[in-house]
Amino acid sequence: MSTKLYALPASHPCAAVEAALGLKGIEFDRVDLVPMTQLLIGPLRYGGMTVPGMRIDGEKLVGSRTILRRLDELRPEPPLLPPPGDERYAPMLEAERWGDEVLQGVPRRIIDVAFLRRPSAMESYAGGAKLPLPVGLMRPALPLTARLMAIKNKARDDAARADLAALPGQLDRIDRWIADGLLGGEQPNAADLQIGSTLRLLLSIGDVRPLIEGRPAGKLSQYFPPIVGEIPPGVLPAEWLPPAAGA
Ligand SMILES: N[C@@H](CCC(=O)N[C@@H](CS)C(=O)NCC(=O)O)C(=O)O
Repeated sequence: MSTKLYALPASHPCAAVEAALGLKGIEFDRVDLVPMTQLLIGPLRYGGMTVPGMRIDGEKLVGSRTILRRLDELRPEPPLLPPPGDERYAPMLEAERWGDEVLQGVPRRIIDVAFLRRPSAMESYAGGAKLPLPVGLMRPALPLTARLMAIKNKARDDAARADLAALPGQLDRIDRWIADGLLGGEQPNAADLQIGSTLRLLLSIGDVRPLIEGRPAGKLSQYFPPIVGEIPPGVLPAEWLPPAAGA
């Protein structure tokens, strides 16, 4: 099976797919795209304009959930979902959907707004990627790239503020799923991968880290290798930040 994962540096849904490939022992090549080039390259290579995209023996796939479903079909062990008759099947699919459609956008908007304030922080996230261009050559384009990403993701100050205000309630929800045994098992399921990859990215934002550390939700990031990249504390205005739990 020839498998190619098309990704962007530090992309959390790409990390979810990469972890699933690792769990299933599927060998693959990761192709890191320069941010924004996915709009041109994606349709040709994997049939979409966002990452993760994938080609498996010529079959084109796009979207983290679509890819995870296909990987379960192609390599059933270990399964990422319980069997359809299992009582955990529907809640797990719902947690995965929420992780994709609701939580996934949260770090995107916060990080885009932080990049507008500190474009140099973008470079740190490229550290682990094999990009086709040296990061030094891309440096002059970082402020414009940050602006384009923010427009694409509708990341404005008011949106990032609203995301930060909603985050403690979202973390409570994840903590409850962990307490119920739906998330956080020894071996990650599809919802763990979707939600855990987002938490790992959120933990890379210095100002957000204290909101997550010490909560059960924080341990979902442990299914992944440590992230490369950081927004240093102090980039986001202090008045935007809700108090940490127990503070
Ligand atoms: N929710 C989808 C969308 C993924 C998505 O939006 N990925 C971002 C990177 S994390 C992306 O491709 N951004 C570039 C763009 O929207 O042009 C998934 O899980 O596959």
